[in-house]
Amino acid sequence: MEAVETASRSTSRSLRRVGILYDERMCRHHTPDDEPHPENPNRIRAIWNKLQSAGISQRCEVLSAKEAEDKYILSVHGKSHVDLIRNISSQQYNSRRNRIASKLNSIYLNEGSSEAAYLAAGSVIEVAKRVAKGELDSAFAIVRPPGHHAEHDEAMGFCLFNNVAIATNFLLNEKELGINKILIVDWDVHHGNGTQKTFWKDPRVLFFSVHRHEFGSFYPSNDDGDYTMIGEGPGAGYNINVPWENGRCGDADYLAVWDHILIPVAKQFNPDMILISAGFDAAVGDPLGGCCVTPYGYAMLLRKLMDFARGKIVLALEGGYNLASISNSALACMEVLLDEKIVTGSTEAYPFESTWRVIQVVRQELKAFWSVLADEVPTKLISQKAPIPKILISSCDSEAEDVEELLQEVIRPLSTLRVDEDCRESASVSWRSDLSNIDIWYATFGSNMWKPRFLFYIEGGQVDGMQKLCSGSMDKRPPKEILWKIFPHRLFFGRESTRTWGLGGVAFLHPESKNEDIVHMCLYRITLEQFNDVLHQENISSYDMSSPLFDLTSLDCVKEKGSINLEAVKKGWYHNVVYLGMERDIPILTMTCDLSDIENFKSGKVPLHAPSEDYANTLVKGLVEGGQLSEEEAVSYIKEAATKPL
Ligand code: Q9C
Ligand code: ZN
Repeated sequence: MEAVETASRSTSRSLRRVGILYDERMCRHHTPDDEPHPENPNRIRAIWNKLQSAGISQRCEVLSAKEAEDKYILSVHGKSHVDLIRNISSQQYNSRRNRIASKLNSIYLNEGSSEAAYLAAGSVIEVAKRVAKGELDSAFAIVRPPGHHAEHDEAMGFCLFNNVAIATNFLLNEKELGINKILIVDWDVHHGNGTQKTFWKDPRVLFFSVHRHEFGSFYPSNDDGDYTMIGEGPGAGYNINVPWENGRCGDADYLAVWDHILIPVAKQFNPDMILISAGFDAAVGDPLGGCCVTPYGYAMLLRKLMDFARGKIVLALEGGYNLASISNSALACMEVLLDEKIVTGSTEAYPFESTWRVIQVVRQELKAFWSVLADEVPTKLISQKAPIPKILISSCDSEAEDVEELLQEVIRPLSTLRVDEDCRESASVSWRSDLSNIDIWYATFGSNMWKPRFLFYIEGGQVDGMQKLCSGSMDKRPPKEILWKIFPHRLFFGRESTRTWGLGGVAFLHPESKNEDIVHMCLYRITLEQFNDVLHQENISSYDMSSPLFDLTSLDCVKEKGSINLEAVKKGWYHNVVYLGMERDIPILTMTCDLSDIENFKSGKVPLHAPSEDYANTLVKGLVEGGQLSEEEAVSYIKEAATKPL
């Protein structure tokens, strides 16, 4: 009973309706020749993979990206800017694109930029709309390019459209949504200059940004992010900047700002909804940020905001450039949104002296607008300040740190923050638990089309009359679903004999598709962990499986390239994993030979060979019992595949 519950819990939806949005098309925005750049496609891939392997996306409502309509973008940006971003990826700009980008501040552009920019903006609108309507409690839009630096007529700081500002105006303008007051929290390590300007005079939007400022020397390197910038006219008091004087700020500093500025003001403002410009470049290990916020820190910051706006919170990704840091931080935030674990504790480290000073000047500056800020911060609190710890100085300023090491050796001892229960084990457990949450369709064209045969690869054991003992998968759960489909690929039979079937060829699939070919495939919905075990058995490999043959990176890669050869089992006959598309958002994978093997079959170096009677009968049984073909049809289907020249 207990085991059943545990098994179902990992895949069941949360009580909280949490939306998550990811779309591979946003990866098509990259540097023109794919030169290295911190704001690259792997950022959102890493986050998405992490959330999938931790079983998070499975508990969420997964949404697909939509391009924003121009009329919504035009509520923030000027027509000439929208025209430029709409057209910049078209051919007519090919010769000018790089020159245009080089005239902008920290911007690159390519053929995929327009679509990605429209999708990023449209995706934040999409999730925000659903949260506003109450279809979702909260949501995370894993978008790029980021947005908060983009101004009315200017792309800058890796940002093309200001996604969060656009979604905010959308919510306010759709009157029937009933969203009249919005709090934007910008915890990206950089100042959200574009968002600040958009709502400078707007009292419906309280813009709060905490950022590294260093008296105007940190990007975007001007005075816009100063604490004196509080908004204007009716918007006066509705813009709050908390400018760090130095890097190295961490959980304690951010929590102090939350407790003594943001949370009291949020209470008084009483927003209808909260949008978070959720950059993770203040995270420990970030190569640009130089700050030290841990995943627990982010979880706490978010947790404290959930008490407002009836929990209607949307996170939109902004910056964050260390793949491990942003993935772990995003994971911690999703656990908070799902509300299945209790985040408790307070940090043992103290804020810097400069942090208390900044908190005091911000409160001073804004107390005329927010009565909750009027009192002095108790001196007892302020006296609790961190000596600048030497280990943190050296660690946080250097660029390429091993984050895990840093987390373990430096941050954790300083912090008593805990995310309760079992969630923290995930870092240390093997690849199996990661991949056991991901489903794929394993598309079979050979003897595995006959279900009892295939089940031996899952359950282990010895199938009647055959020579081989199968080890099975560690996860012996049967396929969740079985589905048949036809694909435009060529089925053929090759090699002289096998240990399992004796004399005769076995089935292969030509890895490339061709319109005149058809192949019947039986698709088993199994986990990526099970797929690895099948790959291992099919290739009779001696590989020790301490790491997976085919992991999430391989999955991304095969989706992009169409097929990948697995080095570790290159001697196996089915060492080439081929991607056959998606079925209900789940990738379809098969395993076969590669193109060089095809050449060897064609040249006769490796023989083509009709299947043995036993083997052919197994395929026929599969096709007939699977309800695909009559017996005669199945027999002639196999015969044709065995006789037609390759
Ligand atoms: N010396 C975001 O995090 N750095 N943007 C340029 C020039 C640009 C960061 C440095 C940093 C932009 C969304
Ligand atoms: Zn940033």
